Amino acid sequence: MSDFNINDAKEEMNSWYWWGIPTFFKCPWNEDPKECDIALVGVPHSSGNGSTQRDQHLAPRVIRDISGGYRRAHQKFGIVPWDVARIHDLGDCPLPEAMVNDICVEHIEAYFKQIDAAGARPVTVGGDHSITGPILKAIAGKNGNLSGGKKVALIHFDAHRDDYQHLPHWLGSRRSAAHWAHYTVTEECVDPGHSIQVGLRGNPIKPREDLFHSELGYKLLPADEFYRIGLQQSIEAIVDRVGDLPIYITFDLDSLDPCDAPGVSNLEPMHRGLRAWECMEIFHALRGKNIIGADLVCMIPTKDNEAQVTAMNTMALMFELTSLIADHIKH
Ligand SMILES: [Mn+2]
Repeated sequence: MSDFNINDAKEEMNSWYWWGIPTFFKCPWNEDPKECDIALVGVPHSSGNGSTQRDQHLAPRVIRDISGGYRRAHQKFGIVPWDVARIHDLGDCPLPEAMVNDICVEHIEAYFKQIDAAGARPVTVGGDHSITGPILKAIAGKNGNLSGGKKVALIHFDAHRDDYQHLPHWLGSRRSAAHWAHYTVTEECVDPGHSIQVGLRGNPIKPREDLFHSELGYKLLPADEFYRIGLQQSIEAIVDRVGDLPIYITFDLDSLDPCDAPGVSNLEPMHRGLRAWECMEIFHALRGKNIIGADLVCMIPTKDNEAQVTAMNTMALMFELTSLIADHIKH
């Protein structure tokens, strides 16, 4: 018999992305939120945005696959996130009535309520943008454990504002990907006075009066303005805005320029979008802040290119957000 040590061999093989079971970043799969500090979660949901393509429910599986090759140390923070915090793949939020958005939204809230009660900070891959409403309902505002009963400062990366208060429904859905940024304010989960929507672009349905403030009270940093004032001033505007409130970051992949993210639901042509590296710089500027959770939404694997650039950037941004929270937990 050879002296082949199977356990040592498994440890060695775990750095190869194609070996083993694909969980997010090869983290342990453990569905109990009480046993982790950071919960990596999939919400495979796509009935909250019927406006264009719907394959957004396929993203968690692709990100699990591609992230296997990116279980890395964070050079800039000088940490190995997997060593400084308990980070688990919790699996996917169950959505047995997947085609009925407004019931899914209730199920997502109940699922994230368990994570909130356990004190685990969720980093989620959607799914369309309707998932952010129920996540915020579960973890922010007066019933939020992670937020300490406070409203959160929302940093919302998106080409679109998602605050259609004037639309009673969106193809039958009342809590859709187009509504969530509105009802999370009126239902007191988000403090719009400390929140900012970044990367807005493209032509609206009707011309807007004020490009820098929304009726709800969000500060707006459209992509054109982002590039006019430059990255450093944009970072300052974001950091100033959020102050010392608990922060939630939601990242619609369509905020990125199509060259960084062709595989998204609502691609905005022509108008320049944010670059992935610029978003990483913004994340780094938030180091030390109390970020209670984050999500990445609206990625469509079936529209991605052959190099899987959208999946790669989604995964790399997920790594940055996870590292940011792990670094905060460490200190
Ligand atoms: Mn959106």
